Amino acid sequence: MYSEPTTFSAEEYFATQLPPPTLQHEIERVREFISRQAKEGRNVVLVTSGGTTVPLELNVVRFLDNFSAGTRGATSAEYFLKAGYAVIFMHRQFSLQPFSRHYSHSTNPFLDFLEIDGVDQEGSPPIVSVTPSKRADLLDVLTMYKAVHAEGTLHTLTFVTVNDYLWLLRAVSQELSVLERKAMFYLAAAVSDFFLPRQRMSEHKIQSGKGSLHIEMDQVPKILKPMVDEWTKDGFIVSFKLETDDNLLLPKAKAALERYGHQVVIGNDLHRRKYEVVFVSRKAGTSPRASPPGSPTSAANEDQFEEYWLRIPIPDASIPPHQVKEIEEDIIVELVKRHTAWVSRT
Ligand code: 9Z3
Repeated sequence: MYSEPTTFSAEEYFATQLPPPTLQHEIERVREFISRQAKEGRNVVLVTSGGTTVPLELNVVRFLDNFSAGTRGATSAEYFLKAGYAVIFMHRQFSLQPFSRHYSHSTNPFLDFLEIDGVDQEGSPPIVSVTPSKRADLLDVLTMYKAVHAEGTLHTLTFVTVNDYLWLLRAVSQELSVLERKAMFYLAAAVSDFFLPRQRMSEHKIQSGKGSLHIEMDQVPKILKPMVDEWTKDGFIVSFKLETDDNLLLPKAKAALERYGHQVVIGNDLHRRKYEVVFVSRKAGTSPRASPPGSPTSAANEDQFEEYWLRIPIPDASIPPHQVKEIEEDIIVELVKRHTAWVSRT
C-alpha cells in the first residue's frame, strides 16, 4: 500500500492495478480469432480507437476523459478490411464503429431516412422502406458490413478506462506476437497520460463540502517501450501523436520513435487532423539509440528521420458526406505498402 504519487514502470503498473474482470474470457476469444486468421493466411491489424477515461472514485461518478470521437479508428478499420486485413477493433464503449459510423445518431440519424409505406391500406401491415435517394449508399455500406460478418474478419473489443485499455493492449499484443511480422498495431486511441491508482481513489463520490478539489495524478507508464521490446515479436507498430501546438508535432513524433524504436509515428494537429497528417519514420540503415525517458531528441538525430506528409483538400460543405474523400483511405494505402515491405523482409 502506498499513498504518495509515483512514476510507475509498466511492470509496477500491472503488479498494482487490477485487470478488468472479463479479461481472461476476452483474450480466449481473441486467441481463437487470431488462430483462424493465421490459418486463412491473413495479416491482422489491431486498431485502437476512442478516448480513455480516468475514474476519480471507485464507485465512479466523475472521470477525466481524452478527446476522441473514434472517427480515425473506425474509418481506418474499414479501409484495412477493404485491403484484406483481419481487424481487431479495440474501442471506447459507445465511440464510433466501422460501418455503423455512417449512420451516427448525431450526424446522420438512420430514422431520418426510413419511410412508412402503405399505412392507409386497410388490413395490410405498413412497410418500412429506405428513402430512394439514400438507397445506393446504404447498399454499399450494408454489402460490405454483411461480407465482413460472413468472412469473420472483424473482432470487436471494448474499453472504458485507461486501466481497461492498458490490460487489453498488453494481452492482445502478446496474442498477436504469434503472427510475428504479419501483425500490425495501429494505435489511434487517445490515451490519458495521467491516472489515479486505485489505492488512492476515494471509495465513494467525492463530496463538495471541502471547497476546491485537488487531485494529484500519476503518470501512465510509457507502454510503447515494453510493447516493442517484450509484448510483440517483429510486429509493425504505428502510433499516433496528437498536438495542438504545431511547433511540437515533429519534435515529439521524432522523440517517440527515438525512444521506443517502433516503425511509424503519424503526427496530427487537432484541428487539421482530417486533412493533413505526417508520417515520421527512421531512414533506412539508421537505428535507434538508447536514450533515457524524457530526454529530448538531439539535432544530430534529426537527420535520421524522414517525414512524409499526406494532405487532402478541405471538402466543400455542399458535398454530401458519403462523397467526401477520407484521409484514412490514403493513410491505409501507405501503411499497407510499408507493412508489405516489412513482411517480406527477413
Ligand atoms: C490520435 O492522434 C487520433 O488521430 C485522434 C483521432 C485522437 C486525433 P477522432 O477519434 O480523433 O477521429 O476524433 N490519436 C492518438 C492520441 C494519443 O493519445 N497519442 C499519444 C500522445 O499523443 C501517444 S500514443 O502522446
